[in-house]
Amino acid sequence: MLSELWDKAAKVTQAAYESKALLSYQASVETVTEAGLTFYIRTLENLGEKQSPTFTKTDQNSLEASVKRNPFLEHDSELFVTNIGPNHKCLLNKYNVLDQHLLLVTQQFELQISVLHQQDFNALHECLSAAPALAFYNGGKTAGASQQHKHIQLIKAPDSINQLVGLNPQLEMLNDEVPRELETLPFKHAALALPAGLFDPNKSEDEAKDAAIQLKHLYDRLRMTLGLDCFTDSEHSEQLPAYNLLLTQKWMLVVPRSSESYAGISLNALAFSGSILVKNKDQAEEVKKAGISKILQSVSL
Ligand code: B4P
Repeated sequence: MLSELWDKAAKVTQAAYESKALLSYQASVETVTEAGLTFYIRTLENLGEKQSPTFTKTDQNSLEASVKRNPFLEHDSELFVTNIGPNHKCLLNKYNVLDQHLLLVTQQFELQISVLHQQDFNALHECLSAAPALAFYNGGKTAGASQQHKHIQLIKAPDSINQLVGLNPQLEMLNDEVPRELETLPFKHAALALPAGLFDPNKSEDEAKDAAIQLKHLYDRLRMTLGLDCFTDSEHSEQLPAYNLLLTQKWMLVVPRSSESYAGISLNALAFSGSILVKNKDQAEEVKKAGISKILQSVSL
């Protein structure tokens, strides 16, 4: 099953394109270099033609309303790729901008603002062992999440991962499992290198289980470094302050968030990989004028 994940995703994608269950957005890409850092600005081209709930965000604050219109609990069957372990399923991202973009969703409703549990890391480890990919998590509305049902996202890496993750060269400089703030990255974060071989697809079942435990342990270590502790409020039993998690087979990065957007431009986890999505050319110019480093810094403190 492991090796088949992305092949299966490609087949489901083809069928979903044909049936129009998948509504991809076209975006032009511009590469911007700032102080030796590579960023990609993606400008949407066909936004005017489509009316997706993704770009017409409504009030997400009501949990009851969110559960009612939850697109992941009773998912569109044409977007279903496969189940992952006993607790998760993989769906195509219905409104993808980048190719080969999957959502790893919990079978039962769980809040996106709750901490990631061991079973989430078991499923994530399985997916990341299938092929190199960028995995990311928008922990809460302030971190860019619009859906409240727990979902980790995965984008398959192209042959050169730097084409997807502009900041990969800086993150690949990490060389141990000690949480660090890299001087080269312009935003608040903690990051570490993942142990070599952690995602070896030839691991036995027990070895894979141990690797997933190690992965969660390293996530907890990064969280603790940044003081991202679980707390409870009157409505929910357990939640975390807003943060983004990003990881490849080589490194893991956690960014604490102070705000969701800069001048009306939403920034999710992908922004901290070096990719900024804007709705039109005016926004692209605004981003370049302000400076991407400054923008990322302003939403991460
Ligand atoms: P969330 O964690 O809730 O939020 P998000 O990724 O930031 O996407 P959001 O929905 O807020 O839209 P945004 O304008 O930021 O993820 C929810 C995911 O579920 C989204 O990927 C959404 O497309 C998907 N979804 C919604 N309804 C669905 C359904 N019925 N079935 C299956 N999937 C469903 O971003 C819009 C699009 O641009 C998203 O695809 C996002 O991944 C992509 N994007 C955002 N920033 C990007 C960047 N910097 N570079 C490239 N692509 C980017």
